[in-house]
Amino acid sequence: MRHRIRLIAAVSLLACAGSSHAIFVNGGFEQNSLAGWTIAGGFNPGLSGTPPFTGASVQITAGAAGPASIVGAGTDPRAPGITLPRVGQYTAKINDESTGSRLTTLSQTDTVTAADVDPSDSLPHLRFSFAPVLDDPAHAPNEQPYFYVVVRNVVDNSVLFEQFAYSGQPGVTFQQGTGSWKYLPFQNVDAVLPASAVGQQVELTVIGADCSLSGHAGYVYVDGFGSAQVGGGTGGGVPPQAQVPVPALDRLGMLLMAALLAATGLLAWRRGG
Ligand SMILES: [Ca+2]
Repeated sequence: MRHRIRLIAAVSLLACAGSSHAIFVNGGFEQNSLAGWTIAGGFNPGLSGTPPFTGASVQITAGAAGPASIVGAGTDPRAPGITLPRVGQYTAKINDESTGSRLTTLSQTDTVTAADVDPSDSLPHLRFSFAPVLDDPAHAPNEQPYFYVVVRNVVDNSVLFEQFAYSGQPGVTFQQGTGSWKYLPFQNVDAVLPASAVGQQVELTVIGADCSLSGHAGYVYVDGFGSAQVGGGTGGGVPPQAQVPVPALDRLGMLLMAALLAATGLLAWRRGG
């Protein structure tokens, strides 16, 4: 009996380890605020270069921080397939449906700790869920509304994980919203970091951007930032996807790994360079 109690205690400790000191302050926005996060941005002058775009294509014209808010229960009139919140009671909305070439960034820097190591594979994980809602005016690709998510290692600025898509991007299975709006249902991300990431600082940044010509908007919902599995919610979230292991020979030590996507893996993931 005593042995059994001890075992239960050990299991409880493990469970706590995965969530009590997990990475990112207010990662689920359950403080009903953006506390712990930095909101910045400015204006979108258009992406540089030609597709495929990456973080290196992002340009930001200095200006006041773009809009960001916390949303509770409800539906999005432009994206009827998204039910909010994704998990818990609150979800963050980065940028909004107003136009004006606005661009919003959400960011937070934190240290990966042993509490972020998943017992299933003994590697640290970064997990979250996102759902972009972007108007599609069919401008040139570099002028379209877009979203971007990146996790960088602060020490050397290497990209551990990134994902980019502009509205209507070929190969991304956007769903049709109302009018010319397009969206993706919530996508769960599970980025597996190498064991060496423990003790290192990482910076996570999310961008939601209007079109660069000023007449069309775009935003992205995000929730569940942390190392624990993103829980089920009412927001049409998808089950956790399979994990992609870190390549043993990843030269730049690019911690990254990858991603998984919803049922059909809707997006093309890019390794940072
Ligand atoms: Ca939440």
